[in-house]
Amino acid sequence: MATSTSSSSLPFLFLSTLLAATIAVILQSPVSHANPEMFFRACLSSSNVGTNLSSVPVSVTGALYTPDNSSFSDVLNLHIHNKRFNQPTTPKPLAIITALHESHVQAAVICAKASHLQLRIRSGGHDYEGFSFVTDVPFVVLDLFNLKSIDINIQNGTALVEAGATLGQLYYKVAKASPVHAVAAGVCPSLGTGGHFSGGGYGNLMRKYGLSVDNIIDAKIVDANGRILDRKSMGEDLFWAIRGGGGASFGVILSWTIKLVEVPPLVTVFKVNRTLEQGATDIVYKWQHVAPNLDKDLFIRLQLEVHHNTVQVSFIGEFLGQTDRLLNLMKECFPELGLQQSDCFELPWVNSTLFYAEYPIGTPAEALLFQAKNPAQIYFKSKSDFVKNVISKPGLESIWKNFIESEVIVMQWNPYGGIMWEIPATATPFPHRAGNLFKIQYYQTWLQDGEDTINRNLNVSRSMHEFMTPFVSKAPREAFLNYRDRDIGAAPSSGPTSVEAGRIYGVQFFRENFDRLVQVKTRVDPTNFFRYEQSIPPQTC
Ligand SMILES: Cc1cc2nc3c(=O)[nH]c(=O)nc-3n(C[C@H](O)[C@H](O)[C@H](O)COP(=O)(O)OP(=O)(O)OC[C@H]3O[C@@H](n4cnc5c(N)ncnc54)[C@H](O)[C@@H]3O)c2cc1C
Ligand SMILES: *[C@@H]1O[C@H](CO)[C@@H](O)[C@H](O)[C@H]1NC(C)=O
Ligand SMILES: *[C@@H]1O[C@H](CO)[C@@H](O)[C@H](O)[C@H]1NC(C)=O
Ligand SMILES: *[C@@H]1O[C@H](CO)[C@@H](O)[C@H](O)[C@H]1NC(C)=O
Ligand SMILES: *[C@@H]1O[C@H](CO)[C@@H](O)[C@H](O)[C@H]1NC(C)=O
Ligand SMILES: *[C@@H]1O[C@H](CO)[C@@H](O)[C@H](O)[C@H]1NC(C)=O
Ligand SMILES: CC(=O)N[C@H]1CO[C@H](CO)[C@@H](O)[C@@H]1O
Repeated sequence: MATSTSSSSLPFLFLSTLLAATIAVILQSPVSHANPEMFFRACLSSSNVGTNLSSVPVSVTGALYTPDNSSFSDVLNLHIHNKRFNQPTTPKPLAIITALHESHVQAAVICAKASHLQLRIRSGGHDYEGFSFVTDVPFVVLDLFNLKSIDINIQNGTALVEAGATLGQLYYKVAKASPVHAVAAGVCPSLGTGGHFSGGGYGNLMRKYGLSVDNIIDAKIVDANGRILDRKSMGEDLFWAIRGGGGASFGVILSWTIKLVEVPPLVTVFKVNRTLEQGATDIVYKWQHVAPNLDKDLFIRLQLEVHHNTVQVSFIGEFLGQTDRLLNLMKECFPELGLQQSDCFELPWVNSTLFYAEYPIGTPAEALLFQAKNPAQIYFKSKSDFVKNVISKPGLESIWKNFIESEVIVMQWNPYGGIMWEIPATATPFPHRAGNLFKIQYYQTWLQDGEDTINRNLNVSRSMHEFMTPFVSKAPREAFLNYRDRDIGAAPSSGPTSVEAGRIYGVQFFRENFDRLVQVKTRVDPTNFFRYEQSIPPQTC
């Protein structure tokens, strides 16, 4: 699909004149205001965008699903991973466009705008609040899963990846091309690069190479006027904004050009667990001092779970080197963990991505390409926090007590330090750099249906978060954009009504970068076409 790159401005000129004329005609028809969905459909089909471009494989109407298409629900459910957003009461889109070509994205933007319909943009569909496919105003979904080409250029050490490609597809292709190249990004293979990268994606290479956004060197987007722009034509401020500010406030990401990072032919992974009875409190206390200050080649995540009325802490490590050097490092810096040679597995980097995704050692890399079974049967809720000061042992003990009482919460503590402390907080919209020891993700999953069960789980999530207040960042209490959370001052579905409304969540996600994001937004999308419950608002006066 990445073929039209060089000629993208040409079809656009054509497309836009054509559409402008078409829309002018349709706007005068009585249908337009009475029935936005019919108007949207008419706009798409009468413009005939597809058939007028030689490089377009199929007209946009061939990628259009409305509720009367028998596969409408299947297409919608294909990328719903959280049953909380697949309830009988969940609002459904008026239409889904499964773009097969970049011009379909342009058409979707232009026609949604002309019909006054909200456009929700979906790549992998993992949004923690379903913002990519649910809202309670009339809307259409632009689904990018078909735009998934990946071009690896090992000589240049770069990859061109379309927004609908998943992390698993990207990791697999990179590994096929080279055993010593990798991608600095997240842990779950089914995440879409469209949402994950634009939200600041992090993973276990973060201490050495930073976030996904620290390794993006170009991007192609469709803006609010339906134009295709690259880094050069969009300008550095918009290019800055989409690397961590969330794509869906600014445009539709079509593709990214990323810098691949270097890894040794074998990396070492381990996962060991300790309960409170096995001294976990002391080890976790020490981990807080050690993990953010370790050699950049070593990342040790904690996963904390409640098991049999105690806390079980798993120490999950990724080391860019082999076992001997790792054991020496651990003996010197973190002997309390008691890591043994037998805990360590040396694997090619691509296998380590499967290990982190909890596949057993020996799983073939093809597992990265598996499509999750849909519709999802599992419910999910998550929140985040940043910790800037070491939590004392009595503090940890009080957290354990609350945690055990919650029964259902799991926590991941991800260490910072390394290059994360060296990159300035203003280099990208992602502001959580120097000064942070680690990030906490709280999450819980459940299977039981029912509104009451949902509310009970949301309550547990909120009270754990409330309990943690004294131990985490304050003024603002920081939160990670990729862990979107409605509880952080979400606006109505029609989007934030003012800069001040947006500031409530804006400073938690972006700190002082919020104001610059507002400036960019005001320049590129002053009418606030691209919006959702936690989008960046434009300045209105
Ligand atoms: C199991 C699991 C593991 C995770 N692990 C990690 C991790 O290791 N590291 C990490 O950083 N995060 C992680 N996340 C969070 C994940 O990064 C976010 O949920 C991310 O937003 C998902 O992107 P998506 O494309 O799959 O989702 P989507 O729901 O498609 O999109 C998410 C958001 O981005 C917008 N968007 C999507 N595509 C585009 C586009 N092409 N142009 C403009 N806007 C777009 C959507 O409108 C929405 O607001 C994890 C999530 C899950 C469920
Ligand atoms: C949806 O249904 C219409 C009417 O039956 C059909 O013309 C169209 O091709 C269908 N769309 C897709 C994407 O299959
Ligand atoms: C590779 O890098 C060279 C030199 O910087 C550049 O001219 C060329 O366009 C690059 N190729 C690709 C496919 O990006
Ligand atoms: C914890 O570690 C022990 C020893 O390695 C292992 O046998 C056990 O299965 C682990 N427990 C869990 C829940 O992973
Ligand atoms: C690593 O992945 C390769 C490629 O799929 C597979 O053949 C091999 O068995 C894996 N090795 C381990 C140790 O997981
Ligand atoms: C959730 O908490 C609210 C406010 O504290 C309370 O009113 C409500 O009853 C709780 N709901 C459930 C299902 O526990
Ligand atoms: C301007 C233009 O060339 N329009 C053409 C678009 O495609 C349709 C269907 O093939 C033609 O009928 C139009 O003339």
